[in-house]
Amino acid sequence: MNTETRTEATVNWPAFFQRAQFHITVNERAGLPPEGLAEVAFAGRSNAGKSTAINVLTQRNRLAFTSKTPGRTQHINYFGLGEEGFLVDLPGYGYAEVPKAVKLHWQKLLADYMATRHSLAGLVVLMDIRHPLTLLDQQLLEWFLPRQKPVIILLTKADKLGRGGRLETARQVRQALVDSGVPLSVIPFSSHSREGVEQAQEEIGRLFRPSGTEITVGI
Ligand SMILES: Nc1nc2c(ncn2[C@@H]2O[C@H](COP(=O)(O)OP(=O)(O)OP(=O)(O)O)[C@@H](O)[C@H]2O)c(=O)[nH]1
Ligand SMILES: [Mg+2]
Repeated sequence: MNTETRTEATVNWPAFFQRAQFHITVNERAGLPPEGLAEVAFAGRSNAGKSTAINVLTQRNRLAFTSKTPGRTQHINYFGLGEEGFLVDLPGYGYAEVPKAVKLHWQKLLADYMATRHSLAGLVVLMDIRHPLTLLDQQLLEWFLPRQKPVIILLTKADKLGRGGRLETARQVRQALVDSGVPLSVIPFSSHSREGVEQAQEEIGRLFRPSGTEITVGI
C-alpha cells in the first residue's frame, strides 16, 4: 500500500517572483490574453515608480523598462509567473504631454479593464508618498472598489520622507479608504532603500496563493 506524506511549507516569496518573464504587450482590449490565470495589476500616475517596483519585486533589473521621462510605459505589459498567473504593468495616467485622443483611448481601456476583467485578482496602486490620492488616483479606485477585491497601496519613493511623515501619510491614506470595505493594505515602499519590499512581496503573492503555503505531496 502506498503511504502518502503531505507537507506544507511557507512560500519563498522572493523566489516566487523571481521567475517572472516578459509575456506580451497589449494596447487594445482585443489583445488581452484569454481570461484564466490570476492577474495582479500595477496602476498609478506616470512616474510613480510602477516599472521600478516590478523590477525590485521580481529582482529582475530590466524586466519592466523604467525611465526618468514620464509616460514611458504606454502599453499594458504582461509578465508571467509560470503557472501562477501574471503581473500586469498598466500605462501611467496623468501625463500631460499625451495627445487627447491617446488619453481617451487609455482611459477607456483602463476603466474597462478595472471594472470587468474577471482574472484580475487584486490591484496594486502606486502613489508617490509625497502626493497620495490625487484626483486621478481616486477616479481609478472608483472604477475598481465596487468589485470589492483586494487593494494594496504602495506609497512609493518613501526614501524621500522621514519616518514620521511616512507613517502619518500611510495612516491618512488608510483612513481615507477604510470605508470602502475592501481588503486593504497600505505599505510605505522604496525601491531605493528597499523599505516595504518583503511585505509587498508577501501581500501581493497572497493574491495568487491565498493560503501562503507551498504544498508538496510525496508518495
Ligand atoms: N527616490 C526614488 N525614486 C524612485 C523610486 N522608484 C522609482 N523612482 C524613480 O522614479 C522615476 C520613474 O520610475 P518608473 O518606474 O519608470 O515610473 P512608472 O510609474 O513606471 O512611469 P510610467 O511608465 O511613465 O507610467 C525613475 O526616475 C525612477 O528611478 C524610489 O523608490 N525612490
Ligand atoms: Mg513604467
